[in-house]
Amino acid sequence: MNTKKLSEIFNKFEHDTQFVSCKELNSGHINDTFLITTNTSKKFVLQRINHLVFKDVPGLVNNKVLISKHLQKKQPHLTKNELDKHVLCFVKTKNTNNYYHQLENNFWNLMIFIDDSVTHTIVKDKEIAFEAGKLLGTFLNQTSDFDSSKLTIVIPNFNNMSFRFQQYNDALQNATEKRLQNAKMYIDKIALLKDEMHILQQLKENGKIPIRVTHNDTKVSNALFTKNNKGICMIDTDTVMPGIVHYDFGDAIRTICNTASEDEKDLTKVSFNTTYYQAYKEVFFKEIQNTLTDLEIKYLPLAVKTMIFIMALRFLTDYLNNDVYYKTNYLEHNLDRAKNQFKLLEDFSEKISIF
Ligand code: GN1
Ligand code: MG
Repeated sequence: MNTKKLSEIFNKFEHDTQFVSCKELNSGHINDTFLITTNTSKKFVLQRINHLVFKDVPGLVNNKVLISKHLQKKQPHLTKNELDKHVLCFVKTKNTNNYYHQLENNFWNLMIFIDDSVTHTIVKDKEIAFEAGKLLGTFLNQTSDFDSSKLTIVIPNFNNMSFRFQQYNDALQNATEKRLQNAKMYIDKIALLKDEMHILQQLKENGKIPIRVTHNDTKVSNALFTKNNKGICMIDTDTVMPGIVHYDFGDAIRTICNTASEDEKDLTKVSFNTTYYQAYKEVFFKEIQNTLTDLEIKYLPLAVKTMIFIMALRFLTDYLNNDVYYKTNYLEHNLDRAKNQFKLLEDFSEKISIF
């Protein structure tokens, strides 16, 4: 995407600045994200939403805006300027839409960039684990009074284990002999874990676990920090949907406690950090305990195992499908990501008892 085009798209939005430059942020596996610098101190994040993954982009953007407004209301003491620095704030288009619909199914949305902030793909400091737990706890606590049925289901069955198994089984049918061979060891592991990995879904379907607003992509790189390691807010609310607390807790721990990044190929670097786990858990509970039932609490450790597993399964499925979903940089990228998650799962299981 060339600079001129991006500047034209940026100018479809209502802002009182002039485009100066842009830089692609290689932050996600799905959407395209650009940092826009302007003639003022204000910067913006312009994002093209992948409509092949997200079929209902207007619904998705509406979710993000609703949740952002709800979170803003929780901080009535902040001025508009201060809010821009503490909560994700979206910018409308000149004709007051929350997104700009370009030709050929290209949908764009614009956010105010929170300056002087950093993200992490690996946690190297206990304070970051602690602050991340506080951020997610606060996010879930502050959205616990939002009626989740008002949210669009942006990706149906997103964390539904049976659905992910169905996709995996279809992939097994269609995969090439070579890819099947490379995945063989993991295919056996998946079969062994199948029943245990459906427990949370059964509890959810039997109404034993309450449905609430969930973020659904709580990996540590979706938390924003100051340069002094203080949490600012959760970002990337594309997948905010009704869900169970276990999705968010498990997915966060999956990355916070991995001593390597999700893309690390050297498996000797991948292990589960129990110190970060304790730090995260403690503050997370403190923020949200009033809204959790005993049963929800009991199943939080299983949530970690389940979410590591579901990511391993999804990466392996995409590998078997010849990499049609996640952005990849080399041939075996998805297989390496799956291996990384299986190693983490193994180490987690050795260190943490789930009941
Ligand atoms: C995807 O695109 P990104 O990086 O925000 C994925 C998440 C995975 C994550 C793994 C819509 O998120 O579910 O946890 O990759 N999002 C979607 O890094 O599938
Ligand atoms: Mg995401």
